[in-house]
Amino acid sequence: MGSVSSRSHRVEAQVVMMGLDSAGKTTLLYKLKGHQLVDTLPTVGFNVEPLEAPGQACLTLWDVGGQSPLRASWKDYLEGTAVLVFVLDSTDEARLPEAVAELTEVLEDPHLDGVPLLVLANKHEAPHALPLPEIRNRLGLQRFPGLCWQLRACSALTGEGLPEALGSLRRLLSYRSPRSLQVSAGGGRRET
Ligand code: G3D
Repeated sequence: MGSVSSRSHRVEAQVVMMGLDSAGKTTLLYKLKGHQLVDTLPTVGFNVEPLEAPGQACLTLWDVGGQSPLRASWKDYLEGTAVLVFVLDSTDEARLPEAVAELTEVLEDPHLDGVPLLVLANKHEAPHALPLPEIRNRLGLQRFPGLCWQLRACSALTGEGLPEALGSLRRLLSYRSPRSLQVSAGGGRRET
């Protein structure tokens, strides 16, 4: 899997998008790529998609969670990750603890030292979506000192919040060096 490289003034960055199954990763990917929405099938293994919008990023999608039979192997692909995008289903309060536990485990992986994190609270257009401040509290990301992170509400269905999410991704891509992270983020940074 490619790491950050440059080619004729273009930067290719590996962005890994993770989340529990049904969080909306595939729908998000299609929406970001401007494709027609399709009936999605469960992600089997992983998808790798070039994505132009946030600045020449190569997006890899992974399902994480206890039911993922590929749980052991996705960690092998974290090396060279420029930004981690974690997708949450804002409507699924019951599985929020599981999502937070998985995110916590991923963040403890040494390959992600100094890698910025974008959390997308997806399905935010749904009337029963959890409010963003509550999701922020339940994420408890202040437990990770030095982690550069941002939280955005979005809807892969309506596209709401996606321009802002892409803006965040673009900014986080510029924080991908651990050294610049420490200097710029000063022990944690968040944006809503
Ligand atoms: P995954 O790739 O993370 O496993 P999918 O998730 O993209 O397959 O989406 C799982 C289900 O959530 C799909 O519904 C999809 O339409 C729905 N979904 C994705 N994003 C949104 C969103 O922003 N809002 C709402 N309301 N639903 C969304 P089905 O019914 O096909 O299982």
